[in-house]
Formats: sequence, structure tokens, C-alpha cells
Amino acid sequence: MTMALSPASVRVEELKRLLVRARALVFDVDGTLAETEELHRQAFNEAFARYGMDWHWGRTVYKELLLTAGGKERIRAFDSMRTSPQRLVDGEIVDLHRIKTACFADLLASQGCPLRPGVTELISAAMRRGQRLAIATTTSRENINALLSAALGKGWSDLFEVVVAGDEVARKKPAPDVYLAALSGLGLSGPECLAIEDSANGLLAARHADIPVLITRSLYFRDDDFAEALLVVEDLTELPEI
Ligand code: XBP
Ligand code: MG
Repeated sequence: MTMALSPASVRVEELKRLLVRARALVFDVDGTLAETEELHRQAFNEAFARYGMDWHWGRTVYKELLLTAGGKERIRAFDSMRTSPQRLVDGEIVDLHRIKTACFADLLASQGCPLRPGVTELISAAMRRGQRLAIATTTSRENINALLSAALGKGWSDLFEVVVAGDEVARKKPAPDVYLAALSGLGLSGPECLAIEDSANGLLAARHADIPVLITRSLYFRDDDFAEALLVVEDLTELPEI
């Protein structure tokens, strides 16, 4: 008599199947491909200083603010929480975020930000299996290019057939927009793919696009609720044997 597989075992078997047979792997960027959020936080603080503001985001505040996807939206969310009646206007938020993006590129150039363990191995294995690769992220195309040019070389975009950045869709994660755009670009359905994510917002976004999700825990989101994921690993070196 075969034992009924527990939901967890079923999920691991489904993940192992998708690691080999998914038509495409769709990667999140921040926290998944690389631990970038500390550099983002430093870039925000550098931009505040350059803009002549006395704002400073420590790790605790930044962890709270990360519930808001998108740098411009995060600035607006923090501004709205302040007691001062003075609010930034949209043009100021755009300017401030543009400075932040430049600071992020400078920090990447000076400090570097390696890909997380197991990322290049998974990408190489997927390519050997003929699986297609895509990116679905909240961050900007500029940040993706700065990070992946340094980590994978100038030809990084040859590896990813479809790249969808946060400002290219109407709604950021946890809305499914970036994942729906990636599926449309790939011409695939959600269940044919596997998403790799690090946050609850990212998990919700991919699940709302009917894409199964592998979670790799990251610095700021490690205690998020990942109940809807197929599997949660510390990093991509911990994938089950397939
Ligand atoms: C993470 C985000 C981004 C970054 C900051 O994106 O929410 O907002 O924190 O980058 P993901 P920007 O995990 O979906 O890759 O300032 O360019 O938004
Ligand atoms: Mg992320």
C-alpha cells in the first residue's frame, strides 16, 4: 500500500520535476540573484544626504519600508509617515530616486555585489537542459544592468530571453504584473514555469500569475510567510537532488 504523500513531499517532488522540466525559470533580482538590499539602503541614505535632507534609514526602518515595493513608492510611504506637514512633490521624488539609482551604481562599482551561492550553477544547469530564462523584478532596468553586467559580464542580457522591470508595468509586486508580462513575453503559461523569489511580496506576485515558486531566504525577508511556496531553501546550493 503506497503511503499518501504529505503536501510537503508532494511539493518537493513537484519542485524537482519543474527544476528539470519547467519550460522557463523566472528570476526575481533583489534578494534572489544577489543580496542587494543593503546597497539599496546605503544608496537611499547617500541620496538623502546629497539632496540636503536629514533622513536616514537604519536597518529596522528599512525592513519595515521594504513592505512597499519600489524605491519611489518607498520614499513616498516614508514621507507620508512623517509628522511634518511638508510633503515631497512627485517631481522631487523622481529626482531623489534618480540620484539614489546613481548612488546604487556607484556603490556596486566600489563595493561590488556578488551573485548569491548557487545562482550561476542553476542558470548553467537550466541552460544545459534547454530551459529558457527570464527576469521579473520591481527594481529598474538600470539597476538590473549595473548588477548583472558586473556579475555576469556585458553579455548578461543574452542569457535572459525576457526581462521585465518594475517601472514597465502598471502595478509593482505583490501585484502579478511583472510576472504576467514575463509569461506573455515567453508565450508560456504559469504552470509551465518556475519562479525563484525571496520575499512574501514576490511569492504573492508569482502565485497570482499561477507560477509555482521556489523561495531562497534573504537577509530582510527571512521570516516572511512562505506557505504557498513549493520549497524554501537558505540558498540555491540547497536544492534537492534531481
Ligand atoms: C526589490 C524592490 C526594489 C528595490 C529597490 O525588488 O522592491 O524596490 O528594493 O530598487 P525585487 P528600486 O525583489 O522585486 O527585485 O529603488 O529601483 O525600486
Ligand atoms: Mg526580491
